Amino acid sequence: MKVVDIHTHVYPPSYVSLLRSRQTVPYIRTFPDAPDSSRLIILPGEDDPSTPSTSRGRPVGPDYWDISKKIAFMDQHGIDKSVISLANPWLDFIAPEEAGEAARKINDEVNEICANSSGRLYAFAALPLSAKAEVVVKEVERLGSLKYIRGIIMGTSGLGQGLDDPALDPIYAALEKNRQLIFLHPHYGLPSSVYGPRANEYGHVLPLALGFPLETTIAVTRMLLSGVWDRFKGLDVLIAHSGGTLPFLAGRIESCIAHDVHLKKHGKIEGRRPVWDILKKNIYLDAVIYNEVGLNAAIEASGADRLMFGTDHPFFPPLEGEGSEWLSVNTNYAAIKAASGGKEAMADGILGGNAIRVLRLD
Ligand code: 5CU
Repeated sequence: MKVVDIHTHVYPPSYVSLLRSRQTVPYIRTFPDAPDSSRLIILPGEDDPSTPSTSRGRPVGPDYWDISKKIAFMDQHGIDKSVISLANPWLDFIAPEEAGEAARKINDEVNEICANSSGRLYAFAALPLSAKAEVVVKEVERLGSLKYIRGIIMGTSGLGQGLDDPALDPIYAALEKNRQLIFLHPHYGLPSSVYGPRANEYGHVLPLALGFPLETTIAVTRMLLSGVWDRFKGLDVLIAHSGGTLPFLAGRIESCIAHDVHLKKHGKIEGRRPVWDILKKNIYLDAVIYNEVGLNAAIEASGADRLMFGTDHPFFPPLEGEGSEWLSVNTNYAAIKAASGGKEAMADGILGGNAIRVLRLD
């Protein structure tokens, strides 16, 4: 039995240099009242002047870019292989004319990191989504030449208009044709107004626990409603955080579609693929939901053979500091054990077997 972590991020050294050179989100910098601690500011609104500088973003250190730290973390937690991915906000903020070259560089750099890992690492590539669709398609087609790439990671904004944008069709077609799975990951959350006037008192809990999964759920539902999987029946998407809230809300989404007068009038109900069919044929889910209740919903919705273990490293480190075991990781291990209910083959599949099969790991 092998353990494979498919949700584990890095900011490669060149990306860290880029973040250190910036003054607007996303960036890395120190603040005058805490000059010894660099902070990573990536989420929209995270550097609001009303937030004390020491609670802006998160402290950032070598766990985010040093691959020996990733391997040490894997060894500490019994992880055999990891499929690393650039963390959010990927290349979304790069100037359009620079994005193609930036993607080539970062994907080559990540592939090289994997090549030097003695078989421990594979990767999801990043796409130059601020550039024109043809630039993105070109990079998708080039990825086949990078030995360790097993798909791409992207956020919910697509080319700027979301994932139901018809301008994405050539990119979806290229991903489908080249068998490159999409790892769909949130970044933008919800408008900060929904968190209310006391949001600053609650740290990152509301945007991370709720904003991220709801952002993902809305993005995937827009893909469903616009017929992406009716047009691209072989397009595979691995959804972060066990599908946001999709497994729990799929029934409600189906029911709202079935009762919608506007959709009926425009002939959009007949002949469409139901959410349940897509969940079982096109969607994979990570097991990063920290409890068996959410995991059971994911298993019911997509099947245990479509779930894959993840850690979200280097995010959610132990508050006790360096050296301690990661509570976030052990909570996910415990949830998989509980949801598998003693079925060893099911647990082995979620922990690694499914990733080895689906992502064609050696
Ligand atoms: O803690 C966070 O902000 C994050 C993040 O930005 N991205 C992620 O994958 N996990 C946690």
